Amino acid sequence: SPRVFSGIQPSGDLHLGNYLGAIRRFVPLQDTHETIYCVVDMHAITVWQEPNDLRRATREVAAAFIAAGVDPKRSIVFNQSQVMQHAELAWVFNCIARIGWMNRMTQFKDKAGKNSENVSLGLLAYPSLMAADILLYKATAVPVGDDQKQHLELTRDIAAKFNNDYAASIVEQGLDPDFFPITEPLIAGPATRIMSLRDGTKKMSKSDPSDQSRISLLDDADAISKKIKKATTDPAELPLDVEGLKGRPEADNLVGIYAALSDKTKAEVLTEFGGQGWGKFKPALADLAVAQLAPMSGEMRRLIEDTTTIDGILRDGGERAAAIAEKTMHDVRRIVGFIR
Ligand code: AQP
Repeated sequence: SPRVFSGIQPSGDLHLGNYLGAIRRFVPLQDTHETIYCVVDMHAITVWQEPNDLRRATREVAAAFIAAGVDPKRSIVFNQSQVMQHAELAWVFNCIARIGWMNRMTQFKDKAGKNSENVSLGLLAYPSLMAADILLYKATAVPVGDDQKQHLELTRDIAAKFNNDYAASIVEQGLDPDFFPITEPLIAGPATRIMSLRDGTKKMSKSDPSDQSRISLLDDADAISKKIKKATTDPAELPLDVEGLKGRPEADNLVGIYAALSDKTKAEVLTEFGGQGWGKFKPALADLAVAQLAPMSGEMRRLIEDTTTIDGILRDGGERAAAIAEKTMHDVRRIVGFIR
């Protein structure tokens, strides 16, 4: 069956955007695909991580996968650094990708800011490691939020350039000329880009300094409810149709969150709430969010404390991932001309 790969960085508190844009969508794919879900700790250290925080955040992401419904027996759940082939293939891709491609990445520009001479080399090369993550498993489908679209296009460019540069060698080794597949992003639904609760034009993000800007997956019922009720909005009531959300980023965001959490479309949400004020909508959204998220956060807390179980799951997943990854790397070494 077709293979899915997706990764989340253990680089801070997971939030509602990570959940709706990615983690929640991992679960149903287990029925239709072979699924590989990775805690990308090597990506996380592209910006400084205190080692104890990294360990805790790694377990937090694994716990979130499982609490959301990812079954570590059906899916492969592991942390990236356990499978050294990620780094090995990333190096080959560093030599395929062009510096100009990396310089055009908006995430790099955003994260580096004005200080681009003084960020880690890893931050620039980030998309090359991401391409390795996906292509090691020859995954064809990658469920991610909208912000990862440009990186996935780069993954396709790297796959195509590798297949092309090494075309003769691939044939000589008796391998499929389309050695690396062309990957499709799975970006769909009302929650591909959840915005900050403080500013409807900014992405909800782990690295936003304001804790009020995001709903953390470890927030308790009270915190979730308070943050939603305090979320920035314009004063107008909810529009009657989706057209009316244009130019109202905060309203669009909250309606989108309601839609995603209730498995409805934005239009259906507006059929129910259109014409009503925030005093009606926000408490309804808060109740919905608490009902959906509080049980998960309880389960996450329990799992995070059980480090023996979590570490065991990651180790087992790492072994299963390495078995697949090594097959690909074995071929890559032959294609490139590395003697073993
Ligand atoms: N606001 C969001 N809305 C929808 N999806 C989102 N994702 C992240 N933010 C949103 C998706 O979550 C997955 C996790 O990706 P990541 O761990 O690589 O983090 P990121 O994309 O860099 O974004 P974060 O979590 O906000 O971290 P910082 O603050 O470090 O940038 C991806 O599938 C992503 O699309």
